[in-house]
Amino acid sequence: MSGYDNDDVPILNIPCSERIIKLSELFYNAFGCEPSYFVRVPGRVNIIGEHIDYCGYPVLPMALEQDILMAVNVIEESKLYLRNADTKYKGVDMSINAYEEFNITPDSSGKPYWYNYILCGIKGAMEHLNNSSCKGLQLYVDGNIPPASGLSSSSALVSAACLSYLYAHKGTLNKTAIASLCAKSERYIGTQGGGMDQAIAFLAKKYSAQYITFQPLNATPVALPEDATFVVAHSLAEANKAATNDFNRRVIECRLAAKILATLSGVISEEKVITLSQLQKILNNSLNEMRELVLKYIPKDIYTKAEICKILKINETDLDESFLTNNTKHLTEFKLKQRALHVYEEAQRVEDFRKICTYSKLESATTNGAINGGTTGLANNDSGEILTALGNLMSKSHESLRTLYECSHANLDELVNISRTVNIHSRLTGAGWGGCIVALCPKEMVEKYIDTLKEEFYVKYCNLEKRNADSYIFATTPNYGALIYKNL
Ligand code: ADP
Ligand code: NG1
Ligand code: MG
Repeated sequence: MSGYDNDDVPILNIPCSERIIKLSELFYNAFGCEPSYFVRVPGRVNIIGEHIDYCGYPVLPMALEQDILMAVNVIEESKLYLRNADTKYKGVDMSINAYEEFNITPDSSGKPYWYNYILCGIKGAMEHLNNSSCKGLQLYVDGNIPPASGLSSSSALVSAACLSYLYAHKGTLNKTAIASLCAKSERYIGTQGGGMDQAIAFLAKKYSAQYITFQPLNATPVALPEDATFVVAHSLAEANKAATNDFNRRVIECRLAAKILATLSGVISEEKVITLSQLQKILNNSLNEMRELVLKYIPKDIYTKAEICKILKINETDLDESFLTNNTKHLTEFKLKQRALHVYEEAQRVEDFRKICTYSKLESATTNGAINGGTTGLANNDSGEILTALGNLMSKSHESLRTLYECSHANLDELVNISRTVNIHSRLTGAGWGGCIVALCPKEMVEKYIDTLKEEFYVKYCNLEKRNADSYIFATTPNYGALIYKNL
C-alpha cells in the first residue's frame, strides 16, 4: 500500500490475476496501449434495512466479492472511449467538453443505456472538480455483479467511473467524500436513491457488515454471527430501477407522508421536513410513537392528489413542482400509510438486528450468561436462539416489503417460502421487483439449503437444469471496498 491516508481509497500494486491479464489484453486490442491503472468497486448485499436509506435511516449492508473492474488510460483529448468485456454492452465514443451538456437520457423504451451509468459518475466528478475542459479517458469495463438484481451493479459502475475520473485528475480519494459524491452522481440516471450502495462500496471492510448512518455519512463495523453464512439466490427476474417509476414513486410517497405528518402534528419548522427520519428527530419520538402517528394522521389506504393538496394547502402545480419527479408527475393516487409504516418498522428492525449482533458478540466474549435481555429480548446467548431472532427480523422485513411496500415479485416470494420449509429465514435484498433474496443459514446447513433451492426453485419452479442453477446461488462473506490498482 502507498503512503495514502487510511480514509482514502487504497492504491495497490496491480495483481497478476487471470482477470486482469484478460482485461489488459482486451484493452490493448481496443486502444493499442496498456491501461495505466485499474479501479475495482464491489457490489453489495443488504442484510436488513430496505427502502429506508432515502428516508434517512441506517442500513446494514456488506460488500460482495463480485465487482466492476475497470481498466483506464488517461488521454489529452477531451473524449471518452467506453468499451465492455460483455459484448451485449456495445462500445461508444463521445466528447466531454462541458458536463452541463451531458445527455444522460434513456433509449426509446425508457431503459438507460449501460454507459449512462458511466456518464453519471463522470458528470458528478467533473462537477465536483469544477472543470469543463479536461483530459479524456479510455475505459474498458469487466463486471461480474448480476445486473438489475438488487446487488448494486449500477452503483459499482457509477462509482468506478467517478473514481477513475477523480484519480486521473488528482481529485480527492477520501472514501466518505467520494461515497457522497457518487450517491449524488447516480441520481442523474433518474432515480432518487439514498446513498447506501455507494457508501458500502467505499466504506466496506472485510469480515464485517457495516451499520451505515446518513447525515453525516458514517460506517460502523458489525460482526455477524460466526456460526451463520449469508446465502444469495437469484429469482431469475431482473428489474432495472431507472426504467420504470416504481422506485421514485416509493421515494415521493415517503416524502409526502413526512410532509403531511409534519403538517398535521403541528410542526412549526414544517418546511424543513423532507424525510420521515427528520420528522422523528424534530418530534423527539420513538419509532413506535412515529408508527402511532402514522395510524392517527394518515389512516386511509389511498390518498388522491386533490386530498394531499387540501391537507398541505397547496395547488396541484405546487405539488408537481415541489414533490414529484418527472416520471411521477402523472400519478393520481398515493399510498402513504403503508409506506410510512414499513419505513418506521424496518428502521426498528435494523436497530434490533444490530443490537443482537453486537450484544451476542460482547456476551460470548465475556460471560456465558444471559445477553442483555431488556434490550434484545433474548434470554441467553444460545447460538440457535440468536440466529432465530435475527432470522425472524429478516422474515418480517420481507413480509413488510411484500405487503406494505409492494416491491416483491412472485419468484422472490417463492424463494422465501421454499426457504421457510427448511427453517431458513430470508428476504428480498436491494430495491426488489425481481433480483435476489438473502438468507441467513447456519453454517452446517449451507450445502443442504443450496441443494433444496436448486431442486425446489430452479428445477421444479423455473424448469432449469440442475447443473445450470450453480451460477444463480452463492454463499458470501463480507468483503472489502473500492480499490485502485497501479504499478507502484
Ligand atoms: P442493480 O440492482 O444491479 O443496481 P439497477 O437497475 O440499478 O440494478 O442497474 C442495472 C443496470 O446497470 C443494468 O441494466 C446495466 O445498464 C448497468 N450495468 C450493470 N452491470 C453492468 C456491466 N457489467 N456492464 C455494463 N452495464 C452494467
Ligand atoms: P438497487 O436495488 O441496488 O438498485 C436501490 C437504491 C438504494 C436503496 C435500495 C433499497 C440506488 C442507487 N440504490 O438499490 O439506495 O434505496 O434500492 O433499499 O438508488
Ligand atoms: Mg442499482
